[in-house]
Amino acid sequence: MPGAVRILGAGAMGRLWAGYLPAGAAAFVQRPHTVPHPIDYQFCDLNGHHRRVTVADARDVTGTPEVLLVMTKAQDTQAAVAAHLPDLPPEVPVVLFQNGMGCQQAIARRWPERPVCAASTTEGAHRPDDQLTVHAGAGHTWVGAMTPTAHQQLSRVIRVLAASTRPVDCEPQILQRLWNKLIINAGINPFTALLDCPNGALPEQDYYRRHIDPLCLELHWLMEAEGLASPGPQQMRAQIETIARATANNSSSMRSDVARKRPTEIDYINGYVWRRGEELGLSLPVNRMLTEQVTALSATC
Ligand code: KPL
Repeated sequence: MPGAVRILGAGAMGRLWAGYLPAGAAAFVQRPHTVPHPIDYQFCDLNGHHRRVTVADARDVTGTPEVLLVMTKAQDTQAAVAAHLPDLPPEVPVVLFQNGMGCQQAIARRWPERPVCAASTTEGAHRPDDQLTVHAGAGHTWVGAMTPTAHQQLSRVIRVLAASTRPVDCEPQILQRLWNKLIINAGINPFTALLDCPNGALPEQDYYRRHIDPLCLELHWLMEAEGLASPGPQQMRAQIETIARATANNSSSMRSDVARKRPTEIDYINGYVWRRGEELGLSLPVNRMLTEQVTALSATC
């Protein structure tokens, strides 16, 4: 059905999935009170081939969607979902693709009857300009249930996403999977934003070297308090540095947000760790310090 995959958020990730789904399958959910219009862009795939993609406005398509993919920034997600859910039949699964942690749980708590899933992806995409979306790194996507009714809808979600030909799997331990990504983002993103350096420069920076071991220890304590399997602080640091080197020329999403004077996702990365620690009676001062410093940095730019 045309427009069966509704996508909330027409940033790099939304455009990446719309670019790979079969022609006409995706439709972008746009802001209310705007004139409905299709979104048109150049898409550059992993082989460097360019093609033009045109994605309909969801208001211009009829029929019940199969799934809603939510690809907004973490801090915009609750409001965006709340605005769109009244238009979405209750059985349609909602798949959350946000970085970090906290908004997935908040949405599952707020709409416990809805089929809410969380996705963790290692696909890399960026938009060098408004007209161009580049698939910069081949990755994999895992999807898991966040609410009881989501379990019955998982195979449908996987089938819809797999039509993109990108690798997608069902993940019974989605929280563990989200945590594995949170460790990487908590160890790379705030430091690259504060030090204004690309990912690959991080392991040699004094400030990073001073704080990374205590940071990993705090992440380890919180994972244990949550009853999750921690890889241990040393292994966390090794994973962070492996990814920093593998993405050496990347500007992390947080560094880019600061450079473009946009709000960062710090509250859903180190801020989530610090505040969740407080709820569980743990003091996690390095996560708190990084949260406060990145918040101050984005307030001044
Ligand atoms: O996910 C990322 C981000 O920038 O948000 C990493 C893995 C750090 C790559 O840049």
